[in-house]
Amino acid sequence: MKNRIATCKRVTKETQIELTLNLDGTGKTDIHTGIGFFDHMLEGMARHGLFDLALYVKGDTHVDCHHTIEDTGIVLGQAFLKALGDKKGIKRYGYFILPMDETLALCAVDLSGRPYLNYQTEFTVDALGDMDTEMVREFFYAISYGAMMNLHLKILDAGNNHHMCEALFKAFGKAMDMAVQEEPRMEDVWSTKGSL
Ligand SMILES: [Mn+2]
Repeated sequence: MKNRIATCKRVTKETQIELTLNLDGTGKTDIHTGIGFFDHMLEGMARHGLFDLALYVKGDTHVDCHHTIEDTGIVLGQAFLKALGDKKGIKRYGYFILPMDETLALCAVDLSGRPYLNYQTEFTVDALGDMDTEMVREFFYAISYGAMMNLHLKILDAGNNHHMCEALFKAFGKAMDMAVQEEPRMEDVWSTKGSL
């Protein structure tokens, strides 16, 4: 397959973001968002999706974590879309059910060109480290729109909130890894419409 690497840059008064994503990587990461827990989640996502991800964010974390996490989601989503190019010869759909100790997380994706998020998770704490748990939904919503993809995330078995959150990010990485893989029997875009 061709070189599937995207570099994206986004600068606003709230955040400055530089990101390079390689869909055909080995899970190498260099991630610095200024939010330690968020870095930990993104590292798990990239590591288990076998994506190489370099990410440098300077955000207004003196306000709170909102802009930094939301804008990173937008840019990461855009990077997935850009790296995929015309989406020819990819599997398109992906899914994973990921256990993390007592918790179980489901992720299903369709790189359909139509943004949609179905998110069913209820955290019982307000924050994990320096990351507000309500920002997990905002992050994945931003990804679904940035990548123009259908994204379903659901906690099947709840438990420790750190485990739940990490299971969602890793399940997303695994599902994306499946969806972006090459399908050698499919030379064209895998859609009866002829485009994704
Ligand atoms: Mn952890």
